[in-house]
Amino acid sequence: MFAKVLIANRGEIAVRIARALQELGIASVAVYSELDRDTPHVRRADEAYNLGEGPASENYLNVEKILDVARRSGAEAIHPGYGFLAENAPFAAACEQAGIVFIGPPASAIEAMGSKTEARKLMRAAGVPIVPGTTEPVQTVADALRIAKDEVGFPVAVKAAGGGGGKGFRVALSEEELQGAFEGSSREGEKFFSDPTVYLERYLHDPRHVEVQVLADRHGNVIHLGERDCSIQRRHQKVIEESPAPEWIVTPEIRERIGKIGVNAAKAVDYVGAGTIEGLFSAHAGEDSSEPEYFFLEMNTRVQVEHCVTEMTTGIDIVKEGIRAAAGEPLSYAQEDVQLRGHAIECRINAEDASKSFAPAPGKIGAYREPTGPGVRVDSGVQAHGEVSPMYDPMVAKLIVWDSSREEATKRMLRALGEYEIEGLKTLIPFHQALLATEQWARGETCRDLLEDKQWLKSLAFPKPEGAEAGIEEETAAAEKVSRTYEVEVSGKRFDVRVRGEAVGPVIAAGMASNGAAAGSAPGGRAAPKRGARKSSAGAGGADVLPSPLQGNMWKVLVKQGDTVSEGQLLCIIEAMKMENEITAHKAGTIAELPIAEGAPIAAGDPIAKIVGEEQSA
Ligand code: MV4
Repeated sequence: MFAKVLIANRGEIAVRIARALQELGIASVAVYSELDRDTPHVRRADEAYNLGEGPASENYLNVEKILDVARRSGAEAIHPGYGFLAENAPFAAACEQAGIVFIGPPASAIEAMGSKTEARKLMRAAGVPIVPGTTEPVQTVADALRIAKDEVGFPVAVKAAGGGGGKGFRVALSEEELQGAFEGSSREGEKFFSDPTVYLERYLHDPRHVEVQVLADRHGNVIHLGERDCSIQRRHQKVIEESPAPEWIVTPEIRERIGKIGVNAAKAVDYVGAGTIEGLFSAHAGEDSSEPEYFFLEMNTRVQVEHCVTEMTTGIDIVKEGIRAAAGEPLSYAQEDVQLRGHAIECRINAEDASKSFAPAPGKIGAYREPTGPGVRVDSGVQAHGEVSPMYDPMVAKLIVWDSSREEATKRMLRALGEYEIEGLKTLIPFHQALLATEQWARGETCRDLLEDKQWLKSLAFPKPEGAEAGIEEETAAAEKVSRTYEVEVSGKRFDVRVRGEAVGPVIAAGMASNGAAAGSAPGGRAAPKRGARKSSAGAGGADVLPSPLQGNMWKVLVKQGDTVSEGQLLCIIEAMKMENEITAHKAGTIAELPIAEGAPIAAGDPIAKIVGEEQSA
């Protein structure tokens, strides 16, 4: 198994991967952009490296910088998460070249699934059913017209060969609409994937999005973990996912059939790790058949956002299995070990305003409290007083619940959504609350009409902040005003009162908090270099050991073994990136150990001193 792994991502998935690594006993290395300096994923990892400012192309997508950090930190493998460098075949190849393990499938599998027409050809050869249509690019509108009329039939879907996830997806209901659809799809393919080629599929009426989670190791074992139903989408973005699909949609027989399809698809590309076969499920695909049909759509060669619902119903940690597989270990489970239990639902908590056609709504977070209690899981990458940047994905957290049935899970989700407190940020929480309360959801419909119903969406508008005239929000920001909720009691009755005003109270100036162990924990304080707040628990007896908040060189040691020190007393100075960092005692006591000599290098998390005795009884 690896000793150290670099996480080439941010936000909730970086936190998710760091957790898996910790449980596997693997040290984690985070990377971060300047904007993400104070975010949970940075603190959650054992070490963190700044990749600089600018757009993602200059940090999270910069292959050279990331490989360099991997070398400097001694990471043996890189986990790409989803987005950014996941599903990037040249990056996977570059890792291999650099002698670093890419946690994911071989570059060849990514490439094979990257071209949708190539993938369709491969899948057809492997006996995987594909949506009827072409497996070769369609060169001209005239060709498209002929093929649509003679072979596929209308309505027809025009899709970009380089696409996926709905980018470059157009529908032509009739001949007249084909030219527009063809040109639109081609333009979008060119814009997003630098590939204008398109292909045709028969357009299925109101299909469900049903996907299969697979796991594969380097020893030829491939298993599936059942399906996820992700039919609730807006503009091809999933917003709610569940596992399993409603039981009246996917029966055990159908599950077995589509599970085998998933396994065959993965085997056809020598897949390794966690992957997903996305497909369309149609209860009435043929003209007069009532036989349900399942067609391969595309394969996602990475861990997906919605993997969690499958973890809840199978009890299998998909991220850990992916890491084990990359390290060459066999899968921990055989197909017969996989048992589905109960029902899980995931709601994506996006910083978006559903009432304004899901417009991104980045901004500052005030108070923040996640729901908890039975069957509730939150995977998040934000914290109180954090900020959601317009630079990144608006998905800031995922709320996942499990319960014995779909109906019970729905009630539990509504309960948990009600508990979620995210002050100051517009999120999809009200949208989820409204949608999960509908009859359509209860009946397991795709809710497509609802998601396009402008009136319904408008009804989800956020209340205007009280007393806010136009422009006050900008003014507030300029004057560094903050909004805080206070709890007050009036004649014994409790009220929540929101107060807006200038920031008051303890604000720790940058650089003042010299002891990393204490920095960052002051509520509301803006401790600048918070990196030391990581590693707050250094294992059993960790209260005695003071871990280094940073990587650098031991510049000066100002105490010696046996000395008695008081809390906050200067112990040593660590030089890091040409800066002197004063390290102070995290508690009073006697210096029992002082393992780092002057001049020696020190890594983040290494013990600086062990201080024993004089336990505070308070
Ligand atoms: C389709 C389709 C109908 N027929 N392909 C592709 C990307 C995915 N995000 C939606 N895609 C669709 N592909 C054919 N041949 C309908 C959709 C579709 C959809 C599918 C399942 C659930 C929700 C959907 C919402 C819009 C479009």
